Amino acid sequence: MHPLFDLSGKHALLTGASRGLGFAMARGLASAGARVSLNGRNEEALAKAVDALRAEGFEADGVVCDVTRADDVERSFNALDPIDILVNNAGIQIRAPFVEHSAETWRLMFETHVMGAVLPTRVVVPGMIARGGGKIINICSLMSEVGRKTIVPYTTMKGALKMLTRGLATELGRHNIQVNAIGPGYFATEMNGALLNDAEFDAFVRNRTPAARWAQPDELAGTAVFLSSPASNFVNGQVLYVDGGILASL
Ligand code: NAP
Ligand code: GCO
Repeated sequence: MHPLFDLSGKHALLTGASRGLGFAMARGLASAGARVSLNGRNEEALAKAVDALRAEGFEADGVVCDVTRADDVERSFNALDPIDILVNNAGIQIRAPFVEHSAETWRLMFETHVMGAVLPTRVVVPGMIARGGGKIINICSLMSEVGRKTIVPYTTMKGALKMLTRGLATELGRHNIQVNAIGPGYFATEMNGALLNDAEFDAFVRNRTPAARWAQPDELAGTAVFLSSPASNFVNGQVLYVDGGILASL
């Protein structure tokens, strides 16, 4: 392992890691030597994810917790060993015309995407400061930059997550804590199941993305390792888009 990308001796907490991008990033960080704690709400799904990583010889455990609940987050994450790397990944998607989204949907999307990143960060930052540094990675989206019809709440929250990243980077940089974000393009996960099965949307993604395809979750692992490693110690406040070129093109 090149020392610039070596995560040996590091403990990473990834929220929303029982499947999809979170699980893929957890596997990537574990492959680089990190001990990984995976979070999710569903105990059975989380246990299967942890078992899968352990079966590959990785050091992994699970912490069941709903990141929208402050008491649950504080109790669950404070009980963990010190966290060197936090990946705020948990997220949901709700698609409907703006006029049909309820106030409850807006609250749930805020609680999940914004407070779901703020609450874990509030728990881990004091320890990172005390230990001389750490890494925080927020999982943004193409929708941190552009809109798409039917997902205005999601777009709003992913925009907020980009500015949370910049705000935290500004305040925590002096403590040797680097706060960055990853903006994935269209990845084939459960969140996008309905889109993958929609021939018209599938064609849209393939035509609109210069790479002319959907991405697979494990294609996000390298960027997560980079932002978790010494290789990115002077990278702060950035959103790295892993999108096959879609944001670069009309
Ligand atoms: P996914 O397959 O639906 O997985 C979402 C994960 O988050 C699951 O493990 C889920 O487990 C967990 N989760 C949801 N709500 C939670 C909560 N309140 N507390 C704790 N865990 C929670 O989604 P994904 O595609 O991997 O997306 C992961 C992140 O990447 C999201 O933030 C999403 O917005 C973002 N993203 C995805 C794409 C893409 O193309 N897929 C692109 C850009 C950004 P439980 O339901 O068991 O809790
Ligand atoms: C959608 C998708 C997107 C992707 C991702 C793109 O409905 O268009 O869910 O939002 O999940 O966020 O970056």
